[in-house]
Amino acid sequence: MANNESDTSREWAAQAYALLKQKQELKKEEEQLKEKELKEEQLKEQELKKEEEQLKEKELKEEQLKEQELKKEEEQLKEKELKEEQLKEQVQTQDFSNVQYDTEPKLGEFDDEFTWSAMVLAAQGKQVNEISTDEIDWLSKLRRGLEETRKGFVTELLDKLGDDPLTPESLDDLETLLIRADVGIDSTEKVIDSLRKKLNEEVVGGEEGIKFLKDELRGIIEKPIQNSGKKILVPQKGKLNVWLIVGVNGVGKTTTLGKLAYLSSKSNYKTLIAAADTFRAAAVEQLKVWGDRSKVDVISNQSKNADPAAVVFDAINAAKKRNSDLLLVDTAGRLQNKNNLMDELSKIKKIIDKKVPDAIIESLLVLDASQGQNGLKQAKSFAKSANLSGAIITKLDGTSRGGVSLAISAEVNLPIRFIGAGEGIKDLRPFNSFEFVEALLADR
Ligand SMILES: Nc1nc2c(ncn2[C@@H]2O[C@H](COP(=O)(O)OP(=O)(O)OP(=O)(O)O)[C@@H](O)[C@H]2O)c(=O)[nH]1
Ligand SMILES: [Mg+2]
Repeated sequence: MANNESDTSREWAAQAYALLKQKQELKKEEEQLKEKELKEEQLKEQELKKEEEQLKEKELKEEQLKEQELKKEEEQLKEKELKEEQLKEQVQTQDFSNVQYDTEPKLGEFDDEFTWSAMVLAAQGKQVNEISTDEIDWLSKLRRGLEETRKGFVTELLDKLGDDPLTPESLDDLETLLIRADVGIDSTEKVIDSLRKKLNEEVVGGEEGIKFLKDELRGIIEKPIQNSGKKILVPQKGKLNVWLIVGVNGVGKTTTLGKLAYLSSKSNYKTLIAAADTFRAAAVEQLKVWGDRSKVDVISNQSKNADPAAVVFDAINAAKKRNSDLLLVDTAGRLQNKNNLMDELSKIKKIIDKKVPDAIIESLLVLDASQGQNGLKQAKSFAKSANLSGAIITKLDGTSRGGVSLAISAEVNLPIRFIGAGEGIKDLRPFNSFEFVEALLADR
C-alpha cells in the first residue's frame, strides 16, 4: 500500500472508528436511559404497590377496630342488661339491709361519728360508692344508742386494760364489767375462759385483747343465728309468712310491728297487719296509725272482747285473697294472767296451721333492752311455752343495758333478728352482729 493511500485509509478507519465509537456510546447511553427508565418504572410500580398495600392494611385495621368497638359495645350492653336484671331481682327480694326509703336523712358533719360509721361499713366489704346516708345514719344512731352501755363498760375496761398486756387481774376486772353490763353469767364465763386460755399460751397486748374480746362476743351472738340456718330473717317468696310479734306489755311490740311493716313494704313485700291485741282498747287505733304511715292495711275487729284468733282468721283470708307475702300479727302483752297469754298464742298458731299449713310462722319475742336481767327472765319464760324462733331487741337508745342482747343469745339460744333504737319509723334494722359489737366497743 502506498503511503498516501495508507494515510487516507487510516483516516478513514479513524473516522469509522470514531463513528462506531460514537454509535456505541449512543447505544450505551440509550441503553442506560432505557435501564434508568425501566428502573424508575419499577420503582414507581413498587411504590404504587407499597401504597396499595398500606392502604389495604389501613382499611383492614380500621375494620378490625370497628369490629372491636362493636364487640365492646355489645358486651357493655349485655353487662348493663345483666346488671339491670340483677338490680330488678334485688328490688324484688330486698333483704331489708339495703332498703330504699322515700326520704334520705340529711347528711351530717364529717366528724368522728361519720368516720366510724363509714369504717364499719368498709370493714364489711362495702365500696365507697355503695354507702348510703341511711346506713350512716343508722350506725350513728346505734353507736349513740349504745353509748350508755359503753360508758359503764368499755370506758372502764379501756382504762383498766390500757395498752399494757393483759394480766390475770385485768381478766377479773373484765369479768365484773361484763356481768355489770348485763352480758349474763354464762356468756361472761365463756369469754373469760377463752381469754384466760389464750393468756396462758401467750402474751396478749391491750389492743389484741380487745380484738379477741370482739371476736368472742360476736361468736356468742352469731351462734344461734348460725344454728337457725338463716343469716337474716326475710319473708320467703311464694309462701305466706306469718310473723307473730309477742312479748310482755310495754316492751315495744306495736311500735316494732309498725317499723317492720314499713321496712317490709319498702322492700317490696306485700304486707298486711293483723290487730290481734284485742285486750287493750287503744291498741287497734295505735296500729292503724302505723299502718297509715307505712301504707299497709290493718285487719281488725272493733267489737269489744273480740277473739284474737278470729282476727287472725280474717287476716289470713285477706292475705290469701291479696296474695300477701307477709302477715304481721300484733299480740297482747297483758292478759288476766300469764297462762291466758300463752293459751292465746297457741290458739292463734293453731288457726294458722289449720288455714295455711304451708305458711312459714315466726314467733318473735320483743325485748326491751332497758329492762336488763328482767328481760332475760321474760325471754326464758316465753321461750319455754311459746315456741319462739327469734328475738327483737328494742329501746337500745339511751339504755345502759345493751349487753343483755348477748345474754339472750347465749342463755336462751334465740337468734336476734332486728334491733330498734328509737321511736321513729326508720329506727329498726335487721340485726347485724358485726355492727352491734363494733358499736358496743366503739371507743376502740
Ligand atoms: N326510745 C324508744 N322507745 C321505744 C322504742 N320502741 C318502742 N318505744 C316506746 O315504748 C312505748 C311502748 O311501745 P308499744 O309499742 O306501745 O309497746 P307494746 O309492747 O305494744 O305495749 P302493749 O301493747 O301495751 O303491750 C311507746 O312509748 C314507744 O314509743 C325504741 O326503740 N326506743
Ligand atoms: Mg301494743
